[in-house]
Amino acid sequence: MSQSTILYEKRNTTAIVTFNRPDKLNAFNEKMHQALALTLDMIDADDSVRCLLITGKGRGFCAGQDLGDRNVAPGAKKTDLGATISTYYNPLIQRLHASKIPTICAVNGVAAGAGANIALACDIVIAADTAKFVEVFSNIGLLPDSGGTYHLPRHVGLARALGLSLLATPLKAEKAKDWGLIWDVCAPDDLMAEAVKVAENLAAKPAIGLALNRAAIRASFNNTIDAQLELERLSMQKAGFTDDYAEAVAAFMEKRKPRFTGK
Ligand code: T3D
Repeated sequence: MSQSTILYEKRNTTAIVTFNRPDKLNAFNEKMHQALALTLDMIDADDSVRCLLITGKGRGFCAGQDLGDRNVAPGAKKTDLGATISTYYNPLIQRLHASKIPTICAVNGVAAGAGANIALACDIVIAADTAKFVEVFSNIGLLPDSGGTYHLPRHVGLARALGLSLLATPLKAEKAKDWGLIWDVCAPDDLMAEAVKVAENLAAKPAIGLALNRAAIRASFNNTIDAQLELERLSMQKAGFTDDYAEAVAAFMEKRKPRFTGK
């Protein structure tokens, strides 16, 4: 797949997906959406993959929709953006949320439009200190999609979410971290090593426990305290029945390293 708009590499148990249209700052066209969906299907089907890591090739992470694909010539038939959203962007965000394995985004450069919001849909976002997040939508008469209106207020609060989305002001990586939008920032040359280290750390942990953990944290935004306590009870019950829990406790008591099986 080396000439593809999406590059795929499996490094140990980590699946590394790289957006690969660097001359367009990895903006999405239809071909790239389709290649990404196929790659994610392949990853889903591979039970040995324990973590998904997404990044971009070149100086940008992703500039959202390729605007060159939109025919806006006078008199041209208007594009139904709702259709691309339902065909491509929404299913992508939904599958990132529903992923069985943890998702990491290594933001190597500018993340704009849907590109920013795809990053924010991942569990752990690490950015190069040269990267920036731009909710560019208001500049072209649109509004944040790909979960932007969902994640922004939850991550940074209403005032900052409205500022970012209405003003489209670029937010530098360091400030994004200070605001709680992302997990961490590092030097560009260290980005992939840092992201892979986090991925390998996650990949080595009990897989079912991690899946229950991320699902419960994500569900909390829509739950009452009572519903969330019940979800915690049910999830703890499931986690407590796993072999990995028994192994972890045994290893702790025997002062040895655990040998997890993902069961
Ligand atoms: O349409 C639907 O299906 C609905 C879904 C929409 C989802 C969306 O994402 S809507 C938002 C679309 N994205 C944008 O509006 C971003 C447009 N780009 C920018 O605002 C800026 O390029 C950036 C802030 C991202 C980066 O600025 P800068 O100064 O670092 O780079 P640049 O010089 O503007 O861009 C470099 C090249 O990438 C340039 O090409 P060139 O001149 O070197 O040949 C530029 O045209 C190209 N590029 C950047 N973004 C896009 C793009 N080409 C096509 N589509 C883009 N989105």
